[in-house]
Amino acid sequence: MSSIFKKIIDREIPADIVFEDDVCLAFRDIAPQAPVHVLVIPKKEIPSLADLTDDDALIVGHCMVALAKIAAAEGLDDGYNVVINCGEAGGQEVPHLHYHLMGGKKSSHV
Ligand code: IU
Repeated sequence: MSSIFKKIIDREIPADIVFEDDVCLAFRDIAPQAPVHVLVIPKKEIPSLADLTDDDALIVGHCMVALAKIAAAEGLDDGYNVVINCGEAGGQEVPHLHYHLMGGKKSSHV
């Protein structure tokens, strides 16, 4: 079943999109936990990290490269955090794989 992030990909609901290409989409989190808080998602509907298969390796790598480019574009030259919540115990609320890019203040999330 599709999640709300699929609706953002399909432009059925609005989002503050900062990057898009054929493989991924990035938009600002509606409840930011840092001065810069962007979610990077694959356009392919992969529910969670636990659902990845070997076929998804290029997609995941592509998202990571996009994430680094977005971080640079956002001016996060001093560093940032990348977080993936996986599953219920991991605090994942939206069942569409997403990377949290957070920066703009010194922090550690691990
Ligand atoms: P999580 O890793 O699944 O817990 O994170 C989901 C994030 O998606 C969370 O930070 C929300 O604020 C964010 N979000 C959003 O940016 N836009 C939405 O429409 C919804 C959630 I629903």
